[in-house]
Amino acid sequence: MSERVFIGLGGNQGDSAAILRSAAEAIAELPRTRLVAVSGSYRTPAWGGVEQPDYLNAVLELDTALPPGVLLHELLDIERRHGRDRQAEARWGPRTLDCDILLYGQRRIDAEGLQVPHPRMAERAFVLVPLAELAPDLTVPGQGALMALLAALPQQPIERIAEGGAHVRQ
Ligand code: A4P
Ligand code: MG
Repeated sequence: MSERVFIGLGGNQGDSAAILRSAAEAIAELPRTRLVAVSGSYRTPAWGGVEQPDYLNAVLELDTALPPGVLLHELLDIERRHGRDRQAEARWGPRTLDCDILLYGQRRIDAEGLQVPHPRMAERAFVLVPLAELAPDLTVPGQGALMALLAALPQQPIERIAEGGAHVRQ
């Protein structure tokens, strides 16, 4: 059985637009997975108190039959292939590519190395805004309606700089 999954993409080192596009293509190629939609891309100031360049963020919608742990493993591999080096970076510091599992159907997962829904997503305009673009009617398990979370968010600067689109796999 496949599940409706949302992935958050972000990066602020290198050509982030090209890296996010390439990451979406790599995710579309994963086995037992269909890339359903890509949100617009958003320029967002860095969250987390580390002085660093603005990020480019986007959200992908997938249908996948990959179990959550396998999907995470594939995403970490895609990060590495896009120049991510965890040894050399600080928490919340600059990176070429971050791929987070935001939602996996309506499941709640609290395992070592994987928490879903992503624990900090409700505080982040750079997650909620592109997610609402793709799926305004979503409920975030344990946290409530996406639109209510968005309404409760303190104002954060976020600028939509490119279109997304429905994705049709060839
Ligand atoms: N992990 C646990 N749950 C998940 C999940 N749902 N999805 C584990 C993905 N990974 C998950 O990740 C560390 C470990 O988290 C992974 O190995 C996985 O086992 P990481 O990406 O190396 O950690 P991190 O990024 O240094 O810390 P953290 O807290 O995950 O960072 P975030 O939350 O991803 O934040 N500002 C803007 N504007 N835009 C951004 O995209 N991103 C970050 C990173 C900071 N500030 C930002 C942005
Ligand atoms: Mg991450």
